[in-house]
Amino acid sequence: MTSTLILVGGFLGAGKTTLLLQAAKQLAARGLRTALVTNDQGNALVDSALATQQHVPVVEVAGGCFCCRFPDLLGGLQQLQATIAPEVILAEPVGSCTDLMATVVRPLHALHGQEFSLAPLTVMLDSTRSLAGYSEEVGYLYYQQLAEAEIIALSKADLLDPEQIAGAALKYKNLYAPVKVCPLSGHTGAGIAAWLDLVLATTSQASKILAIDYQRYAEAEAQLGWLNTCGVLRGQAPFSVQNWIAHFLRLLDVALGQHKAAIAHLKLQAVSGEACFKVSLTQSGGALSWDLCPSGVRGDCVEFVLNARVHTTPRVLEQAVRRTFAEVTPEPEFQYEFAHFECFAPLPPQPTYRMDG
Ligand SMILES: Nc1nc2c(ncn2[C@@H]2O[C@H](COP(=O)(O)OP(=O)(O)OP(=O)(O)O)[C@@H](O)[C@H]2O)c(=O)[nH]1
Ligand SMILES: [Mg+2]
Repeated sequence: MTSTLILVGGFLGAGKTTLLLQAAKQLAARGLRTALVTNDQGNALVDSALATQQHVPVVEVAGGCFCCRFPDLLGGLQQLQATIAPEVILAEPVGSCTDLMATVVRPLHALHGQEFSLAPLTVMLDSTRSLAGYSEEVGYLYYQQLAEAEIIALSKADLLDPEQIAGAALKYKNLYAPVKVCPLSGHTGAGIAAWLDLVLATTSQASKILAIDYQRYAEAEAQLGWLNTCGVLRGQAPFSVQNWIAHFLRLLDVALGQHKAAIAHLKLQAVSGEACFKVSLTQSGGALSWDLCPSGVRGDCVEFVLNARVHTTPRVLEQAVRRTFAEVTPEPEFQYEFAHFECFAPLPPQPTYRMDG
């Protein structure tokens, strides 16, 4: 069988998972079997947990980006075809990954074109994000991601007024021509059907190959601290789960701010009994963005998954997270244990294939 593969890249926190989970729902409503591939440099992913919670079939490519783990990506795609035979597969590369056209789109098309029809490469852009606090290298990576887009999905359109949307669309159309710009909102759903119509009706030209400096790209990734953890938190008495999450993230934001460590994306999923919470913070000092927040939940046991991507060293990030846990959940009222804890800076990208000819 041939599945349509829709690859959606873009910087950390731009709104990829939110869009893809909404898209999965809309595709199901169109009668199309759909699955998702998530991707990360590490393990224990909020995105995969969220997809499972929303009943979207998901496979995970962990421990490296799609380009460096191409055999794992292919294995995941083929596993989906063998098990649920999806007409459409949505795939989200790591938010610090670029050069997808040469390392993922072209190799899949050249070597597995019978199995996968490649939709135009979509890159998400959150134009509400400020790059203040990021180094030149991370800025370089950010703009390289946009430069290879065949479609720029201008995300979080609900936070912009119509003039801002029109201005941004014109700006990016000119800067990254030829490119289509699709303003959309993963929150209101506006623009998603039009974007889906476009990616389902056309295929990638696979022609926008970056002249990218891999050393700068590697430096940019190495400047990002990456932390994935999951575990269980218990209280002696029931407590407000929402308050605990909000308090934890606010204190972590402050702790990171003291080190001038710019937040790219903090995301936390917490489950207490039947209740599931998911919240993100995509900018230092920004507002918490609640994706799942049932009201009035009190519990004495919470299972959590925390993913943090921050412009700082792994040491600073790990200390900030451990200290914040200790401060927000002091013994003896609380006890917590980590079932998994990893903190690192991504290694230099070494793609399995790079087809730039
Ligand atoms: N207001 C608004 N918020 C959005 C929109 N899309 C995403 N968000 C919020 O932005 C936060 C980050 O979104 P994600 O979808 O997790 O971003 P991502 O690109 O998958 O992030 P990474 O996986 O870390 O690269 C979440 O809290 C979302 O609810 C949108 O269209 N409007
Ligand atoms: Mg995501």
